Amino acid sequence: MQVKKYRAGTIKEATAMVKEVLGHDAMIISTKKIKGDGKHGLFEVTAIPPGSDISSGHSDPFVNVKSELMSIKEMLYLLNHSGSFSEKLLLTPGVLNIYSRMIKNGINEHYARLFLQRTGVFNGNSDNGMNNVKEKVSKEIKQVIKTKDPFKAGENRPIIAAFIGTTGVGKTTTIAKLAAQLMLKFGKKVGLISIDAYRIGAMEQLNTYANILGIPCFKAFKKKDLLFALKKMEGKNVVLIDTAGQSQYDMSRIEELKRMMPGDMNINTHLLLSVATTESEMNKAAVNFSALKYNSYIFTKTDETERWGSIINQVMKLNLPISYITNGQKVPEDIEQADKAKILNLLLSKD
Ligand SMILES: Nc1nc2c(ncn2[C@@H]2O[C@H](COP(=O)(O)OP(=O)(O)O)[C@@H](O)[C@H]2O)c(=O)[nH]1
Ligand SMILES: [Mg+2]
Repeated sequence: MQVKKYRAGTIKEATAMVKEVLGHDAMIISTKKIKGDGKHGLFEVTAIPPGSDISSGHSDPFVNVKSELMSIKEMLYLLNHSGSFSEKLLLTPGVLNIYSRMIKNGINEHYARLFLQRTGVFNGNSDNGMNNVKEKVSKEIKQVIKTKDPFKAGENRPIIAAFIGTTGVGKTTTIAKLAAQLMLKFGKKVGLISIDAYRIGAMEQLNTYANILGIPCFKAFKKKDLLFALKKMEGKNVVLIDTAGQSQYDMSRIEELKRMMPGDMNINTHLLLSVATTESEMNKAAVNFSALKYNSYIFTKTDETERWGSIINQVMKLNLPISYITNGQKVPEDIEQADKAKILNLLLSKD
């Protein structure tokens, strides 16, 4: 096998040389600093041409590093997304791969670095092999994820849950999934209420689900309708409140909703965010809906993307528990309780 070494003043330059000579699909075997102190150092990138067989019997030493190999394309992507941090990153064994997984899975660069820094891998006195770094990062991320089952306690009063979020995020579908599962799996008595302050007629969809399940469904246009509906639900274990017609940009509607469900009504509010949207859209929704004091996140449409990192980005901004994850259009099966191990696995296991 042909192993080539390229040297330059920065890793980025050395990587660009590899790309120039061996092409986009060459693989990087290692990166190291060979002399100097940062700015005036000399860096060496070792690479092999595309298509090299690295797993054949006589090249055993490479089998161990195979999982840490990176293509030039990935390396350049990474260098462009890590700025001055990149050299530190590339020179700490094992760290690079985990960092690149985090970035590729959509974790914001700033948080990815923070997690790595928190592990202490840059202090350089412990075993920083890939698996070890992965384990340490997992531990850090695990500490920031909180989960919660909002329907656990079987109280004598109904548990009232309202679902808020941008139009199309999946509120009505999620309520249908939950209503069916709470009834069929857990034997709960469930009632539905649809709040629609602007009478845009979004009630039909919820009503259809209520009819299929044979459970009551009330509509409320004003606070007094809501109080009346809640009174009718006194024998229920769970009341799920759908909200219609709120765009995250329409603050007056959000305010209207707030007047209908003031803080003293003992309603648990869940904010739905679609993982398929951009981080900034998600952020905007989270900020604008904060007038409603939600107390858990439900992340929807995880089936439409592999970039689960936005879940972490959101949790880092406002550390609320995650109650559910929805992963498809099918009612009632495409929903699951948030599970830390599963979220972590999706963030760190994929290359
Ligand atoms: N792929 C996917 N689609 C979903 C998911 N949840 C809801 N949807 C779809 O998103 C669209 C809007 O859902 P809806 O519940 O009406 O949103 P609402 O406006 O917030 O009530 C519908 O086509 C749903 O089938 C999900 O987890 N994954
Ligand atoms: Mg709806």
